[in-house]
Amino acid sequence: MESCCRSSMVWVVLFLFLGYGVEVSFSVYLDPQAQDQSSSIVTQVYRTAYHFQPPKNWINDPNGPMYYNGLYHFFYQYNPNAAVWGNIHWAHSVSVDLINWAPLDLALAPTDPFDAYGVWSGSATILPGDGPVILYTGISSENQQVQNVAVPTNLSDPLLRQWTKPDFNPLLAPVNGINSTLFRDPTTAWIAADGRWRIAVGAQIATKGMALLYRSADFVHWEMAASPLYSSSIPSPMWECPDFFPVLLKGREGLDTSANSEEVKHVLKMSLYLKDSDHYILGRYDEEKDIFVPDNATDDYQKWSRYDYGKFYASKTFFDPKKKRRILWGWLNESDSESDSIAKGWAGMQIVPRTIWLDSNGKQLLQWPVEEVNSLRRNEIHLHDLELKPAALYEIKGAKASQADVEVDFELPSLERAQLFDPTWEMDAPGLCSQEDASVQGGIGPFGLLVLASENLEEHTAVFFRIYKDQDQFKVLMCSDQRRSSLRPEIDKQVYGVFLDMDLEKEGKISLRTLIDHSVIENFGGGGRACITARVYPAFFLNASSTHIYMFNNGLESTVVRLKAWDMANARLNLKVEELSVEKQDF
Ligand code: DQQ
Repeated sequence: MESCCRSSMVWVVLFLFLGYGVEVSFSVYLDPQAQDQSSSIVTQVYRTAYHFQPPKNWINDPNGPMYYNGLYHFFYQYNPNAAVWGNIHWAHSVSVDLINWAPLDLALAPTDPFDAYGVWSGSATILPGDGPVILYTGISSENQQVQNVAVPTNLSDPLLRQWTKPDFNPLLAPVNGINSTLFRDPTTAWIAADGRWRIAVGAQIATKGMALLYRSADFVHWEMAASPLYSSSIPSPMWECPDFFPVLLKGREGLDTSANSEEVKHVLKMSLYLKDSDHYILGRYDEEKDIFVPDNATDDYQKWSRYDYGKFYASKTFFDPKKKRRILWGWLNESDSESDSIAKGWAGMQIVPRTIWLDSNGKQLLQWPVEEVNSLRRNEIHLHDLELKPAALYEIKGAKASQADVEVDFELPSLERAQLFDPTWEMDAPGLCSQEDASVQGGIGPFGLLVLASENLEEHTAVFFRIYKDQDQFKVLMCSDQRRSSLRPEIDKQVYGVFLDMDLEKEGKISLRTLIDHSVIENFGGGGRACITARVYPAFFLNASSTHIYMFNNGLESTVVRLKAWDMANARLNLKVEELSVEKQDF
């Protein structure tokens, strides 16, 4: 294969200089079978520049995000001693814009009998008149998962630096047949019309994952409801980190977690233990019965929608009253090895926070990076109405390709030559992305981007779309293929894929936004209908600095492209608190 393709490189001759770009014919390097190249070297080249990361050590789940008194607070699971999971604390940072952060002292440490072996995930709730409260899972000295509360030690400290764990902890112990190792991650609380607070806690009972429901009149004494908020009726992995919140039927505005009316739907999200994927179901919250009623009662978790079809887990949202929006955080784990993490001295990071709202069709959530990230954009590049012909490979020149934001619209003048869809593909978009990868010529598509690409394209990540005709509608496949992302063999290079739920005939185009940040590629397809995030570790980063971004089209029809791209400046993640310019400046 390799030799046949190398010979065909001879016809790679067409050089068209257009604006910022260079168009050449289609490259053989789209073949995903990379020649592995061993490398045990890890360096800091994979560290990100504008994703949330502490300077060193392990991080995982986002915890207790909130906006309070002019500041965004962000807590996260953190091991202060090593770049591997263990000895879990809550670390704490504050920000005025969700992009630049000031780290504070650790907020919660495993110091008490009710959390001696770990301060695990949880959420923050702002109690009207009483300020913020944290609910979290502690691993007790008896090795049981229990739910605890912590409150600010000094509410008049605008940074909320210290947190007190009252002696009456734990609030909830694993009783009534609950497995003490499968009971964790309390949600933000919401208050219903009867004036009582509710929380959901993730659990698995017998073989079923579920969100257990608890009620309290005073936030201290909690009672388990007879029925869970929602439970899978068929076997499913444990539901970690549940999240439950309302979204408006119309519009992008976010809602306080307690809002409920005819104008809203509710979202129930669960993180599937050992599957490393976050799934959500849309439905209604029936306050009288105190249960979640899904719109479509499918308990097959493989059919539930996902926030992100790539590397993404343990997400959590919060309501931002300042900008009236709901914001999503999610953990990005590494795809290299534990020994690489130890050598790097760090592991894990967070997505660029996303605004999340309900699509006007009421069937799916939409996500978009918070607008504040645009403040990092520099050196805008435009391409207008560029025809990307069949077999085109076009280099986007002028952007800092390892640290960029790219927005591109692929217009599709004709859909006539779309390939026929085989219904057996429906449940396996990633499999289809592997089989019909960027190197396989199609009718309409594949077209898309090759990012974090080396000089000769030997390494690259292909993010692309392919259109199929399925009876009287079109199916849009979105893929992120990591198989050529690195010549290093030890990296997890699985292929990600999803079908976009969109009316292509009506819209006539597909948009892609790609945030590139050294070892992270966050993709937003179809205006945020589907997201795919990948972690990649190109070997060429280790010895050469030159990174490229290309557009390509390997279909039989042209696509007309409009593109904007920017270099991204570094976010400041190590601000001193004096450098935060808080609107409500009182410290
Ligand atoms: N991570 C936490 C748990 C949670 C898991 C422990 C999800 O509370 O269930 O670090 O990644």
